[in-house]
Amino acid sequence: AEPRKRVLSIQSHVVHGYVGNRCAVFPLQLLGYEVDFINSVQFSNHTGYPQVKGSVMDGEQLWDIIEGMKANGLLEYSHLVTGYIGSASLLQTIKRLVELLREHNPNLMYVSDPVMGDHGKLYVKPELVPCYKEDIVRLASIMTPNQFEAEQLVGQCITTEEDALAACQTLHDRGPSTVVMTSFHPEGVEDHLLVIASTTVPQDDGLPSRLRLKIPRSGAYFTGTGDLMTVLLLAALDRQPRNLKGAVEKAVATLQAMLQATVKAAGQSAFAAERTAKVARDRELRLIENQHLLKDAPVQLFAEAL
Ligand code: ATP
Ligand code: PLP
Ligand code: PXL
Repeated sequence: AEPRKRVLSIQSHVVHGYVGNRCAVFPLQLLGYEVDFINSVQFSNHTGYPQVKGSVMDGEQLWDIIEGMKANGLLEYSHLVTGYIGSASLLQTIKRLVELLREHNPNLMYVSDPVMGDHGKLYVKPELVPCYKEDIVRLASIMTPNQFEAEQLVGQCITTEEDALAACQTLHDRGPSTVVMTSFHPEGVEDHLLVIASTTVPQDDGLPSRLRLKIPRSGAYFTGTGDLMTVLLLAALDRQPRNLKGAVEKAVATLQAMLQATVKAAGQSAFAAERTAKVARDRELRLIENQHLLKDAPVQLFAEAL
């Protein structure tokens, strides 16, 4: 039988705080998914703190685990999700893993957040870029790049909405049928950010295949929001595969509600410019105490067709 709602998540683990698997596993479990997870790094905390300690998984270590699972017939998944990957060998091995998982389930949805950088800066090793661009793009079903990551994937600058849609189309032609650009900052615009989404999957009657959703920019800073957004989209699209508009609206509603609750709890630190451990800690997403929001946040921001 086809495995329904069984997700393999390969992302960062931090002992304290919420990025990577720490903001993917619990929300997905709460939404009824069986979640198996592999930690691509195990760090004390995220990299926005003054100090970080821990270790990075390489490709051989991943493959060793996969061989154990394979020997026991444990490779049946409905979804694979990947986020921050710290080494080129690990990313190459994920490529082999997707191929192997598709032998077990040809309908496997691979949701790839191609975490490379933001605001013009790369924060992974440059050798990961060609691997995302040449290999991962071909295998992904759904991709959730930010503006900078989309530029890296298509090799072109994205400054206008038209550029963003053209980039989505370039990606569709190479692989992913659904692309959600999770944060797009139009030039000269300070007060909001955009989510741009595009799909080649047929939509329910009258629903758009390409859309924009405008989000008022909070002056607060957060970490892990991109990671949470990717799994919220996975779940929302799984529930309504022919309604990209509704899925994006739902994911954004949940994330925005969580951010508002986090700002409230963080107090002054939410807006602080200094990067002390206290500030970083105060700003961690408050997933546990606000778990009700993960299940049911009211949609307040609506997308427009493009
Ligand atoms: P990734 O790097 O994982 O691909 P990303 O860079 O797009 O993702 P973020 O910039 O954190 O990740 O944005 C993801 C989502 O988080 C946005 O779509 C938005 O809903 C929310 N978000 C993040 N920061 C803010 C902010 N300052 N104000 C309002 N919403 C925000
Ligand atoms: N900053 C650094 C230094 C990172 O390593 C990462 C992700 O790996 C991020 C920011 C991304 O955070 P987000 O997913 O919230 O955009
Ligand atoms: O949210 C992305 C992320 C993932 N993994 C690690 C990080 C961050 C952001 O800071 O430090 C280890």
